[in-house]
Amino acid sequence: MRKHAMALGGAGLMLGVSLMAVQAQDLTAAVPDAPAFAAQSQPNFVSLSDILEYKALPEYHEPAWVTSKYVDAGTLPPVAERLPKEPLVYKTGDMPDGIGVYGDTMRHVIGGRPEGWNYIGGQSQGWGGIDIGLSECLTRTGPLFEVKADELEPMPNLAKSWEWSEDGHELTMHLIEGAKWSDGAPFTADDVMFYWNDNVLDQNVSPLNGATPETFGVGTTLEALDDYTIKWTFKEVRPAQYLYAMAYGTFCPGPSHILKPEHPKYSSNTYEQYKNAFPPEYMNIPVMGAWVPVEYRPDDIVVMRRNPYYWKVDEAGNQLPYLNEMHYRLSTWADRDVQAVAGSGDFSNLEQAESFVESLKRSAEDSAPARLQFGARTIGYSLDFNLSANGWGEPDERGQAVRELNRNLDFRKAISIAIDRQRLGDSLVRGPFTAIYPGGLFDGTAFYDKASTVYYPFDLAAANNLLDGIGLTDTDGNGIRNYPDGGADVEITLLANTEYGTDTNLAEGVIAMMEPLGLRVIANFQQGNARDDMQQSGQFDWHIRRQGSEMVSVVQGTANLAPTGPRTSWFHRAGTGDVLDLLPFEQELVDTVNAFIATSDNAERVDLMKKFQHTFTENVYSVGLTQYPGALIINKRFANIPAGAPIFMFNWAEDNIMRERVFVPTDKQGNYELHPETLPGAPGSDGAM
Ligand code: BQZ
Repeated sequence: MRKHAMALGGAGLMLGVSLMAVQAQDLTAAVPDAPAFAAQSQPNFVSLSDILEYKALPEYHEPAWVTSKYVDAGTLPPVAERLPKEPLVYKTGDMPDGIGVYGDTMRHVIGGRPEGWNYIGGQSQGWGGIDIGLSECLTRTGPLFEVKADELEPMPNLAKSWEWSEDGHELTMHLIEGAKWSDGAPFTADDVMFYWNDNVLDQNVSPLNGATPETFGVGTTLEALDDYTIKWTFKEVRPAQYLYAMAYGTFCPGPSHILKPEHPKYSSNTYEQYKNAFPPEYMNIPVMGAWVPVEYRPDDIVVMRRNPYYWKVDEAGNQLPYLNEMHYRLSTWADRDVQAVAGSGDFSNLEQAESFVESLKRSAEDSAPARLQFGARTIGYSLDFNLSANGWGEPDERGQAVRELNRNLDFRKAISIAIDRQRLGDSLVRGPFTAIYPGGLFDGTAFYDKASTVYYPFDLAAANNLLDGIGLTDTDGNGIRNYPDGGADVEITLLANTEYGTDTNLAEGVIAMMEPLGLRVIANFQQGNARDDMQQSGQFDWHIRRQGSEMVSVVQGTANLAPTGPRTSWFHRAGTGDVLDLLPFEQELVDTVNAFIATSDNAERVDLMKKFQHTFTENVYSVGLTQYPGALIINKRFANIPAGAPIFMFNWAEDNIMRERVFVPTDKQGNYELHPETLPGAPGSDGAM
């Protein structure tokens, strides 16, 4: 007899009076209002056409030393030849401090560690703005925080324009013509098709940030019509929603002229060898981004130098970026906040509530080197249940029993109402920052509807009754509930990321709050990359997770809102035979999300998201914990930082602030460049040229 037997059949019989009473009792309450938070800065809302255009300009410019040391020396073609036919031109009107000047460095501090440069092959570059700076994508969404809500649509980027066919099933996209990778090789549809055919469609490859074929719609196809034209064909009619998925992190092509020769389809490499073909020590990997890695010192620093072929300019024809160098000091996320407020670092997303008070105190002084810019409450955490009972993550018998518990609504409700969210939030930071987060879409987002949000407030007694009701009682008297019929103790592992104090503090809070419930929850704390791998391969019972952009914007990462495909959900992916064992309400969520993707009628989209929010929160799809605002910490010497830029919405601030047009006025420039007046070298060569 299986000691972890939880077949609901048996338990069903155990439906005691207490359960009926609890089930009859309405456990819900109105969602408490979030504390007022006045410090939030507001964007200057504009139209997309106010930000950029693609246009050939009469003349182009570059830093004087590039001309004198490289062009005049004949080791680099003139700037006009390095730029595309019609570069992307940033409009001065949208640049808070106007046309900039060349020079200086932005000194990032990050908590991740680069695994290598093969982003589309699934390697992390250490996060913290490295991959966001290296990888350019078909469309762009980070800066959309400043676009008028009724004009919201993804920005053009590598795809400079597109049009739909009459019947709405085909989308023809025009790529920027004549743009080059940072080593001078042409960027063409070949790079797009290599990403699609040999990385997204190839099940042996898991691109970083999780692109799967279903991210772009079940049955969608993509083909190249010529070097600069690609055509999508969708089953749905005009699913404009997928244009958001063509932005960061799911459609950012890599340099096929470098990667393809290493792919198993075109070499004798294994898939592991392909993924690891470009280790962190490999310098000058070709990129479409504004800076190229030229130096890497393990556990110390990654240094990047300006990309001489970068395909964006300002209205005066100055080739961007303005900043010559980027540093990424390899440290911790908490140290990023400390160094930014101290002035030894230049940038931070203040995202860990525990650091708020100290950062606010330090930056309040007139002499403070950095300023804080708080945004909306777009940082939120949930407790996720692994809902796969058909093999995702190959659970052992103990794990399988937990999956079956997770799939029981009364069990999920019990966990939710045993969590005192107010106390959890206060344990991170006191004051008007944290708000109770019931789960689902975030309060304060365009599609959020309070009336559609089902909230189960803290009620330990009712929680215990619910668990009694499903037959989990402490039969061996050791204080831990047992599975029915004298089964084993209920033991649950809780996955959390050690790179953030907030993640482990919340996890410890949850573990402590499960004790009075008689559940033994065991911490499984893992470093970032290991945590990401465990989450993606389903090796967890429960998981503390910082919410993705889908809960903030809905339109970014929409496919992650529900298991719309075998590998799109954060906590329910396909098991054996690539089959998803969806619960009935999950099917409702999938249908609602697919209907949202398939319509561009805004009123209908609003209604669909009300339905989504109600089904999600009523069924405790995941347990919301806390929600709070983040703050951008930026050194005061930097100019062109957009007002109201949130640290996280459609993307992180490293994208939102458009770093390529950030500059430091000459009189404020620091002397931080480690490799002044140098440019990246040939791919794989040591250091700068
Ligand atoms: C921001 C971000 C830029 C990933 C990462 C990291 C990974 C996750 C998440 C954030 C870091 C910073 O977040 O915390 O402030 O700089 O990099 O990419 O948490 O472990 O997998 O989703 O974005």
